[in-house]
Amino acid sequence: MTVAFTPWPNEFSQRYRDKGYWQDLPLTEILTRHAQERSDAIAIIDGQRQFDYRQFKQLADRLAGHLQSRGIGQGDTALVQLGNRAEFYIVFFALLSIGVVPINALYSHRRLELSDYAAQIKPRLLIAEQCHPLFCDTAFIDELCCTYSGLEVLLSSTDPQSRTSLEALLARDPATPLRLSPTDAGQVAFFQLSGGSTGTPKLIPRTHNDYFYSVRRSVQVCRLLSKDRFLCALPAAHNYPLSSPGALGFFYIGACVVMATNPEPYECFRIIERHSVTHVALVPSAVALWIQAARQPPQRLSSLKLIQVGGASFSEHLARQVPPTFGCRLQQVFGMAEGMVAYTDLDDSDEALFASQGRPMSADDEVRVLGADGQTVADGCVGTLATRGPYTVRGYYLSHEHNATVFDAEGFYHTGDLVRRSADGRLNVVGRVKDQINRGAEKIAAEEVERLLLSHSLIIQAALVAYTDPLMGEKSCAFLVSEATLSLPQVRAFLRECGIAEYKLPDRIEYIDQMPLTPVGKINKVFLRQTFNQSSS
Ligand code: OOB
Repeated sequence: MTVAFTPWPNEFSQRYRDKGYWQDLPLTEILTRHAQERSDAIAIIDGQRQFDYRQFKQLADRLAGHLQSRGIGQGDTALVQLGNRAEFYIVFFALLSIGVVPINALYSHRRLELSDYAAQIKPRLLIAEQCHPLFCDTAFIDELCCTYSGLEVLLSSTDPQSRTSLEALLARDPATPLRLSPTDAGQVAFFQLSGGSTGTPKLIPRTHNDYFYSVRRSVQVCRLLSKDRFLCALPAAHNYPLSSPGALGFFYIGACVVMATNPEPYECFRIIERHSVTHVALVPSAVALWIQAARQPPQRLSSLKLIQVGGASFSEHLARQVPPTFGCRLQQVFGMAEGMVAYTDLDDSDEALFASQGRPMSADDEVRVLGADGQTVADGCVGTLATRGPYTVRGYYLSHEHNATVFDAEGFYHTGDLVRRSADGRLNVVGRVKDQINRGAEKIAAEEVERLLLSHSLIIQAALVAYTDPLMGEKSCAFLVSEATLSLPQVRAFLRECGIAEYKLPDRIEYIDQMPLTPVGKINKVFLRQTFNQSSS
């Protein structure tokens, strides 16, 4: 049994194979290719622990073997929530090597997100950390076990004697030898998470072929070397630090990935210095903090060669400060978990580097910039971005209706981003039309939060909109029409109680007597955003 996804039409898959983009190799090849030559090279540094490629593969194989002996394998899905630690990658490769298709939830996700993912994939396996608030007692696990019969649970840091201990399985060889059986390379390897703009988060099925190509191409564009070292300080599960070129790119060339729990500058600076880190992927809000912190000597960051910045709008003013502050190059990255990733080139002129988000990385990334009438606009004019290509998916998981609204008949994914394209193909992201808030690169689907707000007995209408924030880029304001005035802490406590991630809680609330409406009778969010940003500036 395989996991469903919307396939590329034959003429496209044929072309992508002919051009060598799709090589019909499983993603696990990223690790197995180092089994001989680079097996002594350090693959992961995580605090005091380090793993060479041999140990890394051995641990992934051990875990895979144990899971196989519990009857878990091809056709099964897994819900995984692990923080930034070596086990994240060990688990990832272990699952892929036996054909189990995981969703890697972000560590910041809570009950509502995880329940929703589980409802979509009906997992056979749950792997999580006992120190996470959701798993410090058994309530949520019990709930999941009741709903998904036969669910196997592995928890990190439980009593090593317990059957559910991840560490216990990693510590000993399984009784039976492992039979490697990844899913076919043309099939789904794992799910990425969509930032989303709808009430329920959408899952993005990524195949081995498409994802592997995006990793290899990213490695080329970024000209990685096996002696490079990548600091993974953003959430490891996110598409950007995973594959652009991210940890998988560094593993692919046999280089080293150094873990940080988060992008807090002082701790990251210590790690960079201690482990001679050369590359780091950041979001704009983190760069702003890094620039402030770097002004206070002594910081020895001379090993840094490249700081990548992406995930949200990055001001030209801040971009210009990166090379002189850190003595290294800057690369802008504009990407999406659905696929397409654009990079500025390492040799770009200052103008291209500071004022654009680069060019889509593949010659076969097809891009259309569309006006309100659906027609392509001239170069230099603003329009919405639609794209298709060898690593951009053709549909969300089991979302027939929604797919019909964001993927067109020709298979282009309509990103909801407003961009300007220059004659030489560079993209500049200037805004968005999708109903999403980009809070320091963490994406909030307005509708998801609004639905929860409306479940409060006193709230009559709710609209979540972005307002400008100097550090985060955007924060969220909930406009409410309500029978009584609830305080911001009360609203946040209510939403927390609903079980959503902290970053989705509104930063502000505003009460209004009635919602402004558009001519077709929808809440006029453009008006709300404008009036709010004007009145608070
Ligand atoms: C990355 O992926 P997602 O899926 O979390 O978010 C995608 C959305 C884009 O559609 C766009 O709205 C925004 O995030 N975005 C940017 C941006 N990079 C992403 N907006 C402005 N400037 C940028 N440089 O965020 C992602 C995935 C892979 C690589 C990099 C980022």
